[in-house]
Amino acid sequence: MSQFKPRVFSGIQPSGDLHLGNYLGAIKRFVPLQDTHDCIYCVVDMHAITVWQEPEDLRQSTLELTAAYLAAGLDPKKSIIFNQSQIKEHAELAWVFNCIARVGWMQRMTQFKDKAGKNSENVSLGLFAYPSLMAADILLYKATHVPVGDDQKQHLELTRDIAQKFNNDFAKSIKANGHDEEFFPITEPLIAGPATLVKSLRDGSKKMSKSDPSDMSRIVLTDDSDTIAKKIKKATTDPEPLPSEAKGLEGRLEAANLVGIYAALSGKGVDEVLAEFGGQGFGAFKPALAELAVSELAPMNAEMRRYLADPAEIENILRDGAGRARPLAVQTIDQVRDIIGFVR
Ligand code: AQP
Repeated sequence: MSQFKPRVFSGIQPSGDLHLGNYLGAIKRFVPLQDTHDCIYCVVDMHAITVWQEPEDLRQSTLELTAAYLAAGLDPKKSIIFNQSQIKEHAELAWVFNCIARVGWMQRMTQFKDKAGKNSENVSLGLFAYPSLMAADILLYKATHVPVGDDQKQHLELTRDIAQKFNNDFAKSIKANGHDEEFFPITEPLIAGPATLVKSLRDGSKKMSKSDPSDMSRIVLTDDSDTIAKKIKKATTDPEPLPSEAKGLEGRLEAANLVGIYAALSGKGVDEVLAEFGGQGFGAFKPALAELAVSELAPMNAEMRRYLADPAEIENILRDGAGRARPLAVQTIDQVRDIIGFVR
């Protein structure tokens, strides 16, 4: 039996338009966890500035992401919802973790390699150290579970490594300060369901992403119904009809992606979807998918607009959430200071 209370933490960067991958891989899965766990959902604005953000855009994206959380069903009475930069302890713990993590660990992160590309000498130091801040976000609240998309799996493994190394390096001091030897929990990722990694609508080998230069590669949560239908209609596919079992999707990246999206939106399994559409071509499947996507996203879109009409209320929710997160963060950081040997 773990000494830690089951607690969920997750965050999304306010770094551009939210897409269907963010929704199916993360936000939609945050909602039911509110009934079973103590949940903290963060707008990770300090992560967003690891690449350049226009200040006005960052402010607006923060409001939009919060509106999306609320419109999807996150309830500020049940969950703590706030933006990261309001709690300075995230930065403080990240610094400690920068001194725990090894450069070689960061160099192995595939997301850094993808984002930096050939330009790795010129990207910000923050982008390189991003996983250390992510570990701090999670461990500041001693979160035991983190719902994320599959692209974040490697970062979560690193969070576990950092927690483990801190627990080992400071074992004597942790004990001397009266804590259990597992001071930081070894966090479990929650990566499940048929859409753990939604792919680009133009190229089934790439993930759907905010930073893809092609607008047609992603469905954005604020797209209107016609745009959603158009993007699905134009999605790259192969000429074969759909198979009647999941095994038949092997090697058919684009087809597997669209079927996975359908399954995640409808709450059905992939086999169930194929039992219904097996043998049919994309001419029949795409309109059904478009109709389903519109029926789920249109009400959310309307709800987001309703929230965004009152930005002051969104700011109140973030401020209130920060007020509830702060005592938890301060408690952990004070313990960490004592364990490290900082005088306070
Ligand atoms: N394509 C995806 N499929 C499933 N889940 C995804 N997520 C992101 N893309 C997909 C999940 O969304 C959450 C928030 O991600 P983030 O804001 O930290 O951004 P990211 O992972 O760097 O991906 P983005 O949104 O596409 O941004 P860029 O273009 O900057 O890389 C995470 O839980 C992530 O797993």
